[in-house]
Amino acid sequence: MRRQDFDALAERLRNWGRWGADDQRGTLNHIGPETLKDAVATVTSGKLFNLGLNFDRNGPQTGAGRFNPKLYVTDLFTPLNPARPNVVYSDDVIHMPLQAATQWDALGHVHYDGVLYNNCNARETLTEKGAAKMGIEHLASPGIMSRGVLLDIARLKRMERLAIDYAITVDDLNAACAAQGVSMRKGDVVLIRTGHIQRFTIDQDRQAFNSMQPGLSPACAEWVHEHSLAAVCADNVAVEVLSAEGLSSDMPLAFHMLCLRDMGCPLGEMFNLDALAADCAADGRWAFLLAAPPIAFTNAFGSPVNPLALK
Ligand code: UVW
Repeated sequence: MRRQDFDALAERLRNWGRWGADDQRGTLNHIGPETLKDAVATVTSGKLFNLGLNFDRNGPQTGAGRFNPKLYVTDLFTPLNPARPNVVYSDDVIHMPLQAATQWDALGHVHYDGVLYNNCNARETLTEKGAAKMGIEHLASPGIMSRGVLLDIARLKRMERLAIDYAITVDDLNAACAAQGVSMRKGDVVLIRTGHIQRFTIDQDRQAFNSMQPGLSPACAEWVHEHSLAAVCADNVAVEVLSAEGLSSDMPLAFHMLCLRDMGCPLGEMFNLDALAADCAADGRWAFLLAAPPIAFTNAFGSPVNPLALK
């Protein structure tokens, strides 16, 4: 994307000041009591779906930069009282990047031109101690719960997985809404299924999973803005399309920049949507209660999450 086109788009959807000069929750402010009551009203069958990957040494990371979680047991069969050696506990420690598997990006995760969401000066805010503002703890309290709507773009295109270079368009999003008979409401969290996660969950090809991949085109940020959505999640690594061309353009990761930095819209990555999508296709209901609270790691740029969808 050329810088002048990007700037014009960013200008149109920038939310700075919309929820106050000190706001650090961005579009999560769209979620109000009515949204939550609406979300609860989608629950009719009691079917529960886990959308998270496991956190372990066999995770999706290749080891280049980010690595897979390592679990160390620090107490094993430790007696609570030496006089009662048969009454014991076990404890553990985990060493992992917060971005290791299914995760939320905090608003401070990316920025450009030295400024974060809500006109926050990056040099004054980001240090080796983390994000003094726009850290994940602000998305964790209250946590992320809303009406979730799954848009199955792979199914729309009659594919199990989109091609690795496919950039999802606004027309695709509207076509998926029409095909699925669902419309977006203020405060919804949209979950985009590309099928890309199967390159990890089925093929076990971590290299392919972390390389070029299908996802949302930058123009989709405006669709998110127009529908007043609270957050965007997907079953790929970056939510957006990753192509060599995009990464070498004037604004690499343009969708990230527009969402996190200009709109204040959190991004959820590596959500496993396959089982939920199959159920939605079977019963024709694509909206559900989504509970996906980040962990309140103070000043952190992201958080693992174990998202749940209840239908
Ligand atoms: C980057 O790769 C910078 O971010 P993410 O993990 O959010 O895709």
